[in-house]
Amino acid sequence: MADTATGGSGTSLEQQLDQMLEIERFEPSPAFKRDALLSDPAIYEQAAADPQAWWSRQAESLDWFERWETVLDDSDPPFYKWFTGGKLNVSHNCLDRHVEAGRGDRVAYHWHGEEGEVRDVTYADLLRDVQRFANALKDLGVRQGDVVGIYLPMIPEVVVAMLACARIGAPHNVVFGGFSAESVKERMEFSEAKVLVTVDGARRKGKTAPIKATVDEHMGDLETLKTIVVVRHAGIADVPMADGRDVWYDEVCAAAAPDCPAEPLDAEHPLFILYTSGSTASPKGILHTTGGYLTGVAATHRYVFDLKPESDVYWCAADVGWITGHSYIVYGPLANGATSVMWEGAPDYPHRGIWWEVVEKTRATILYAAPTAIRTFIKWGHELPERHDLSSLRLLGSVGEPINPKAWLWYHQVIGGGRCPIVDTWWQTETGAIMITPLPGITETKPGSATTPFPGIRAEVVSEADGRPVESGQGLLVLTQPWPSMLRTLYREPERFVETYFSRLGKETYVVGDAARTDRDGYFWIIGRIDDVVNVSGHRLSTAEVESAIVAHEKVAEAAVIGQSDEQTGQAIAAFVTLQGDIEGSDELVAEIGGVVAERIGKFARPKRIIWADDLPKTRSGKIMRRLLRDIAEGRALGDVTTLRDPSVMAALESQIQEAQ
Ligand code: 6R9
Repeated sequence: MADTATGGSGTSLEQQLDQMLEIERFEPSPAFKRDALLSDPAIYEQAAADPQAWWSRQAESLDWFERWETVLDDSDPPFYKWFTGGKLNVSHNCLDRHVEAGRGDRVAYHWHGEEGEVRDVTYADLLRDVQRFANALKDLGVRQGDVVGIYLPMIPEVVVAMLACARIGAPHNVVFGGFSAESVKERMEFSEAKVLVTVDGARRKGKTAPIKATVDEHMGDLETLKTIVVVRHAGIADVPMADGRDVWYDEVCAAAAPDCPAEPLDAEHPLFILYTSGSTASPKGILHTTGGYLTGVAATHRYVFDLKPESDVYWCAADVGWITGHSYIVYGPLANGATSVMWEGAPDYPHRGIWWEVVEKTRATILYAAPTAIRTFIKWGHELPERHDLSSLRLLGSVGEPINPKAWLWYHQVIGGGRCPIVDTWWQTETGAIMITPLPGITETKPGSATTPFPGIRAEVVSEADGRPVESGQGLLVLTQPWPSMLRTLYREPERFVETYFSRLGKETYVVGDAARTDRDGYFWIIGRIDDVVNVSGHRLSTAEVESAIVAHEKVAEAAVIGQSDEQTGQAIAAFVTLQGDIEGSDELVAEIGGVVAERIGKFARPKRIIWADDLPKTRSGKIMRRLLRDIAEGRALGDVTTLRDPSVMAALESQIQEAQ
């Protein structure tokens, strides 16, 4: 979608959007409204009138060892600070205070394993395990400020590891389990992680991947990494353990002292780094801190999901390795004392109805999922969910990419039985918490729109040319006032932080990187990325990152990667590849290139389509025109080709595409 904000092939999209703006609206039912935590629209004006007072009220729902002196320090934009002078601890807020209030027996996670195992982990269990592991980390030499890498599948230990880090003030750097070991190494290197917590093996659809052995192949020469802690999970027999470097999780925990008081940390103490794709090949280390982040995720989790911690069973079906997992599987739900479902596996193992079986078994009341999953379920047919009792559900959420109205309506009808409000939540790794979203007891929803900014958030759609608000039509989505859970910087790259987000329209306007439009009711309609970020099944990838993996293949001369519209995954990776000399494209080469990408980034980044190209369309200054490549890949009439250095390249490409079909 990268060029849509600047013109490109806009007309059909415009028409489509206009139609969408006219269709159905859904009001919260009177029953939902009656019981909702928030049902008075005046909350929006109140928060807008004094955002700092609103956010302080949210921060007050946390436990602070010392209250803050200043709500917002905006003396050096865009380096904002929140709740300065305040001291707190995230793990204390997520665990101790619930246990101290007599809620230790409450289940924090109903964990469901791939092979049908069920493990209930209470708040008291978590507190016990977190203290032991926090002490174990200290015994391993981890000090406040040291980075700890985490590369774990969806098992309760991932939560324990994150909270143990938070307890002692060691920022964690979680890497999604779908990333390759090489990506893990890169992220450990960039962040100079001292310890990496990983697993013997990960289970996926009945198979077991030897994670520790694979990690070893890549991690050897990292001097900064002193220790690898290995969680036993998949029962792998011959796990290689290096003397003096590798230790077993259960053994270090058993040897550690049981009590580890939560460290009082500054509100601005770094909580975690999470690498995410940007416009260039090197991922950005998004840095989040303690007080503001927890305030943002706790407030949004409570109000967006209308959470009643005593009775709700909440299921966020993301992976902990993405920001959605950090904020809405771990920190938001635990801060609010929620009971969550944690699902280890894939949506189609052991069978395609497993999600609905889990909803039925756990009596889940809230489900938060990605549109790509919903579209997959649509393809598998409504009969599967209909075989299960989904009557416990009362609220549905969507995140990660725009949800098309058809999928929205299916989700509403088939999964929600027509009675559950849907919250389509727009936000990013950078924003830390949900930014644009309905409030389910207040907002009238329109399928396909994330509706309006959360109270205390100010968003606008502005023109790229002069930064003025766009009355009709699309423009750049921007956030025009700081918020507590915003990223503080890019780890060790403050200039890149300013350049990426705050250079286009000044230091007080956060440029999101998405195009959007607003309708006459002031509702936001997110269109998609305007940079070179591709969103495959809600996973962010940079075209440059995939290109640099492809050109690592010795037979490849050049590659250009685009995101091509895809019914299932939203966007899919298509790669135009120019080979060295007179090497001919072949099926083997397709497989080899896919293999290199899987090895360097992860399987989910593998191109869905490779198109052999003798040459790539470039401007006179040598820039690849991806807009034209998208046109050609999606079979559209070509846009303006006059700026091309050699317009004949396009004709050649068109004929190459036809041959291939
Ligand atoms: C939370 C998350 C962020 C990008 C974002 C946008 C897209 C996320 C969306 C959505 C339309 C929604 N996005 N939620 N687009 N409607 N409800 O996904 O973070 O991985 O950093 O991706 O995802 O393009 O800019 P992240």
